Amino acid sequence: MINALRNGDIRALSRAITLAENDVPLSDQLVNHKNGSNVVGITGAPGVGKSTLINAYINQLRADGKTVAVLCVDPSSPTSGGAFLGDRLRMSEHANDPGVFIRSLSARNHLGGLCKNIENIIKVIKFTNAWDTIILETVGAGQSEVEVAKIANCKIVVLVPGYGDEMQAMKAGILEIADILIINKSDMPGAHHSAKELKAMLRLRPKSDWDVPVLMSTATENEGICELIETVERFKVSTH
Ligand SMILES: Nc1nc2c(ncn2[C@@H]2O[C@H](COP(=O)(O)OP(=O)(O)OP(=O)(O)O)[C@@H](O)[C@H]2O)c(=O)[nH]1
Ligand SMILES: [Mg+2]
Repeated sequence: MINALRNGDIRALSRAITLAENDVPLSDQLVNHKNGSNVVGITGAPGVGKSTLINAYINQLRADGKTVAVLCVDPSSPTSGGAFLGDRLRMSEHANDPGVFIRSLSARNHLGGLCKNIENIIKVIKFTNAWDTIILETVGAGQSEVEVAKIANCKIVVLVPGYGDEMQAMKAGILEIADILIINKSDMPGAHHSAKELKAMLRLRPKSDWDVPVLMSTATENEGICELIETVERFKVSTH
């Protein structure tokens, strides 16, 4: 399997991920492998447009000639079997692109061990050296996804105009982990107002080397995606 993974065998990758999911320990070669692929975490309340945004993100990365692996994680709701279907649907146009790998991970079979599993799964993906960017989609509704999101090098929190779900997100500490905030569905009323409010809130934070930017996007129209990718790159450079 190690050889197959090295050769970029997609079926081997799928199988190895399933093994990692099922708590099979990784071999030393996998554990010790160093690889620089950027792990980008995208989190936010249900329905804010994470999958649509990721779909647009994939489009742009592919246009730039970059490969991308996407993991869709739903740690909070063992009952929402439908969410994965939605994720798949939103990204289905990439199903036949060998430069895109999409995998849904269910929390149903994991009690508390999801983080460890995701870390191992990311190691497996990195070991192949085949994916420039790894995107991690998590539903931001509680503490466990905050933990999952910490695995990412760059954490993007997706919000929508107006304040409802956002407040929930803040309570859950989702905002605390954000490296980049993005207001999606900016075609809806109130986007600029929400951006202003968020920026005002961020100014209350202690100063740090990285000022968390507030971006805007309309994922359904591919708007704001280039700026998002540029900002992720800028963040990567600034934290190196
Ligand atoms: N108006 C508008 N609708 C959007 C935009 N982005 C996504 N949507 C719609 O919002 C709905 C939810 O989008 P998803 O991408 O599935 O959202 P999600 O955050 O991945 O949802 P879960 O995975 O279920 O948490 C879909 O009907 C999208 O078409 C946008 O920029 N503007
Ligand atoms: Mg989704």
